[in-house]
Amino acid sequence: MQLLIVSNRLPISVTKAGGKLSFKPSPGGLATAMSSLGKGWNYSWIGWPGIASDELTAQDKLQITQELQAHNCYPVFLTAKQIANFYEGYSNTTIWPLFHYFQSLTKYRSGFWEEYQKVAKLFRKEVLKHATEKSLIWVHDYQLMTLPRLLRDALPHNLIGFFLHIPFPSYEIYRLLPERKAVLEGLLGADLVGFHTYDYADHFMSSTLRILGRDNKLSGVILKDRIVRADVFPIGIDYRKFANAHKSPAVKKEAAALRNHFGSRRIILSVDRLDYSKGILERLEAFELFLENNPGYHKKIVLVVIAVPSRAEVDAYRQLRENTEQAVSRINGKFGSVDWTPISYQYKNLPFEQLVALYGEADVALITPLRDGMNLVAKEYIATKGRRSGVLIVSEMAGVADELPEATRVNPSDKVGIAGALETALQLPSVEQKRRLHVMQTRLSKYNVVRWAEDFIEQLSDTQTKKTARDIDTLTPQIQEQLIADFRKAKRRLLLFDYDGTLTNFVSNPRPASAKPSPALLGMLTKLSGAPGTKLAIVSGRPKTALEGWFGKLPFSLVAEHGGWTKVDGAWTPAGTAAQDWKAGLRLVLEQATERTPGALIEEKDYSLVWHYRNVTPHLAYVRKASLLHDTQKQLKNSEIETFEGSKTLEFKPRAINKKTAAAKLIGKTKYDFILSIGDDNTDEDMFAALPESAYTIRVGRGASQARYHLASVEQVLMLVSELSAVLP
Ligand code: GDG
Repeated sequence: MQLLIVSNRLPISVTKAGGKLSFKPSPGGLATAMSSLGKGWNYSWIGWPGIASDELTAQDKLQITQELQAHNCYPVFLTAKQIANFYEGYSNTTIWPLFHYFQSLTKYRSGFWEEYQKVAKLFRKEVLKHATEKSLIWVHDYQLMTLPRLLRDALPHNLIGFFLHIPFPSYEIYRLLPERKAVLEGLLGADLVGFHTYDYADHFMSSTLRILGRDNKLSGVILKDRIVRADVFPIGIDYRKFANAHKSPAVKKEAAALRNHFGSRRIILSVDRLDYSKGILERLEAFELFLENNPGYHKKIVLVVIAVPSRAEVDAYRQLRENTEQAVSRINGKFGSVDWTPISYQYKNLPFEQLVALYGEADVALITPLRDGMNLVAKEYIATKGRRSGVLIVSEMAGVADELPEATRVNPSDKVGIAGALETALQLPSVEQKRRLHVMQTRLSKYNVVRWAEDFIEQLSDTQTKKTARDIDTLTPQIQEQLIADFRKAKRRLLLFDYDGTLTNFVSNPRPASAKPSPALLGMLTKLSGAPGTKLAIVSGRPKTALEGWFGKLPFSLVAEHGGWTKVDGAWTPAGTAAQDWKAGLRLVLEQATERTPGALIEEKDYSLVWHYRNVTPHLAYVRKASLLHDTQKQLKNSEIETFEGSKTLEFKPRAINKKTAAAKLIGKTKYDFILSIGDDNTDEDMFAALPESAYTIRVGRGASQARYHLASVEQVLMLVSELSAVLP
């Protein structure tokens, strides 16, 4: 299977100096992870090569394209302006700080957002050049959150996955984003959205519910025509690469050099991109506190800080570098002596051999981000340790903490706690250190980066099976053609249409005036019902006054209140004289709920009571509905009254009154050779159940159904109705 990986950066970066191009592996978690996937994968990678196109001649671009192609990489060229607004702007000055809970550093500029959308279109263009019908597309990270939707529109049948490498924040933070709707809609273009932890997946689902009003169940967000799965895939590392590193002569040489340099001093290691989310300043202050509290450790330890240059063009990062270097100088000045520098600080990207030599030699890894999607450094440290001892102190706010309960977990803002954890770590017996490491190593060696990628791809492919089933259910153009042909040649036709959600879209106000049928619809229905041998009925849950007002003068049948009233040949007849005594008690419960629920309203019909919550904030509606169901079920136990969940409604009505009985009555003894029935909610399932197997039954939208086919929207139903009426003379 062809896999198209799409990420902001390609795994290879291009630089230009003295007119000459050079190519080298890109830094960063994602590139490190994906580059370990192995040669067995038939994948192509689409992304930005890391250099502004303004610096490139046409010849340069050609050379870049050719060189990258040899590695299955395809560049999306971006101008300096696009990089400033899309990458440094929206991605790194709006999304990154906000999603890491740094509200005060978050900047909102409409220019950033505009460029973010434009760049997504450039990515789409490149993806479309490479995608075949069978391509599986895997989009990565926060720079490309609107891309899945753009791709979905262009490639409705491809499998599209999205993985977010950073935290998805809680609703209270996410709701601050001005473009919160468009970003969620963008992500929902995917079939599968992956996160590092359950919390992030949960936050995403809670935001889709509260902001878009999209229900979710069993780790899936329910859309009209499909379900988007949200699931958890904690990214792993290339375990063997780190576990075997100590065998390499180059690493041995680096390790010896380190030992030589630091002598018997115990090494505490801190490695991160220089990013405010990593908590470097707070860590330095905690170390300062440790030195203050523990003079006995002076000259016996050293904190090695590797700060990898990152996003140096963004103001907040420039400022952070200054502050970090000041803090390092201050602490070294305060505690250092001629023969001891407490903090060894390097602002650089180390070669791999030096990095793993440090992992191997460090007695303690102090990794305390204020927020971190996962944090691979923590995993790499564990893997590199092999049989040697070492203690990992890790922040509770990093995704990795969920997977490593054996590590010492700290609150990254709690300097006293971190200083205390350091003290304990330095005294922890070596046997205990090794025991803990071993448990963590076993876990990490299994769910490594290849398993992670395979797992994601497997889960994504799994949606293929469900999709195929969905395609069979869809009323395809071919089946529609057959349906029309059958309709045309039939002698006795029965057409049963639900109204709201089927022939017309839901409106926010359920009162009749706002859901009025259009003249075009009335025209089509009249024409259809006038055809010889044709019986047409609107089978609705609406009260008879509403149906009479809209359709009263037209020559077809009407069913109101799900079968409570039926109008055939111009006269309304009730289903029976149903008892009304159940209403009073229930009305009271509904009234109490409505008073506490802004936007909710009660509708009373002859046979039923309906609680409408379409205009209620989705989360509140969710909570209230659950408690109403609980309260009313107690009251209605052993009664003849049943509860129906409609579209944003809870309806209470006598069990005996339903669309099944109504449909059966309409069919009567007549033998129809063509039956078409269309509906969109659970009450229509009763209608489908009353019909013979040969009937064309269609459910609008997704969801389990007895119908034979699905149509995605009211618009598609109207098109079908219009085509049917067009074949009549
Ligand atoms: C994002 C999320 C998530 C670091 N210094 C050097 C160096 N590195 C390598 C490490 C590691 C990678 O860079 C850093 O990965 P992290 O996971 O720690 O952090 P981010 O870059 O912020 O990554 C993060 C990740 O995506 C994956 O989903 O875990 O939460 O923020 O692999 O080894 N490599 C070399 N020299 C260095 O000095 N060679």
